[in-house]
Amino acid sequence: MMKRLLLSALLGLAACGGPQTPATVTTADAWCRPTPNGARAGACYLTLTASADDRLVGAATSRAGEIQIHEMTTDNGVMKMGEMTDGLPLSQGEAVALEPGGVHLMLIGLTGPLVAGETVPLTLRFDKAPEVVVQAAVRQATGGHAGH
Ligand SMILES: [Cu+2]
Repeated sequence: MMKRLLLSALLGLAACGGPQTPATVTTADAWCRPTPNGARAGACYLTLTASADDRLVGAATSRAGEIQIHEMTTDNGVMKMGEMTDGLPLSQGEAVALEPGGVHLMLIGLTGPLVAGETVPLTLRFDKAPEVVVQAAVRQATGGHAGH
């Protein structure tokens, strides 16, 4: 009897990293583009890595009425952006970068301009992992495409 209990405890340990482990998502390099005075919308970017297959389903901030997950696409040479209404899929262990010219968090209905040097709190919601609060630094883009 004791032996069987011990064995199942060991099996439980061995399963760590498998589907029984609570999913978590880590974030890196969270930043937002400064906005001109009077702008009603702004964009924020970061890199997400999920410990298990997951999905970014939404985000919120005290600095704007809502956040949408947007994707930039090029259609006949014209840049467009649209809301990813099903969220952003995250594959286990794969770093997914939200960056200018690609997927971004669109802050809509800003309470005020985003000023370089300050931070913006972002609450990220996932399908499985617990929500994550990250402080995004407001700064100019360091390279890559100009977004919007
Ligand atoms: Cu957008």
